[in-house]
Amino acid sequence: PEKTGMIDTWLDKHSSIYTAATRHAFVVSIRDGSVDLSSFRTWLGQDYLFVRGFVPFVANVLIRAGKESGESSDMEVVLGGLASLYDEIEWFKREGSKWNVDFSTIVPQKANQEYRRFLEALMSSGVKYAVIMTAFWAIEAVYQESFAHCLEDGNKTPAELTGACHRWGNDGFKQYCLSVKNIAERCLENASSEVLAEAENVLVRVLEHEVAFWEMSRGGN
Ligand code: HMH
Repeated sequence: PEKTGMIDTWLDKHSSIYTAATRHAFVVSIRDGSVDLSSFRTWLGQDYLFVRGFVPFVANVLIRAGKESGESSDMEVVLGGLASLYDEIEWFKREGSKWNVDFSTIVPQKANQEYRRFLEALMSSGVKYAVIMTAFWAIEAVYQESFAHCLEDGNKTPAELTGACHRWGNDGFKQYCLSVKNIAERCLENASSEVLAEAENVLVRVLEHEVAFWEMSRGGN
């Protein structure tokens, strides 16, 4: 049987917050078709701002993948993720016009600001590669798990929202998340107990930030 990695062990241990992040009421409402469009518009505008802050974070991961990883293939994985953020930003702009969300007037809400501040702290040089990789995986995996759920059998996802769901719920994104997870697991295998404790803590904090981020959508606009 396959050896269970640290990440799955931690997800088991923290399963209630993991479920809260990947099966949030907002996501479930997309899947069952009851979604409030003002919530969707709020999420869209806030996530556009989030992604603009996520780009420098991924760029920082990319720099570390070139310097600190010890495995040359890490760079391609991260570079692929960074490149797809270009398309993602273009997609957000098209959705913004479609839903009449003017990004130039959107102000980041508190949960968004706090999440972005957390990402900035992870970019400081004292944070180990294994720790930032674990965070990077969790950030991507929450969206993959959430939006894939909206496409699973029996969904009533409104047709005009399936584009968003496919963006993160598609199989290529799932494979990419698995590649990032494998990198994180490889680093965690060789990590000290201090680094393991920090990575576990960062994983849980990402999940908390993701829950708070979904919660913003409740406020509508
Ligand atoms: C809040 N988390 C948030 N937004 C995103 N676009 C992603 C993760 C990407 O995975």
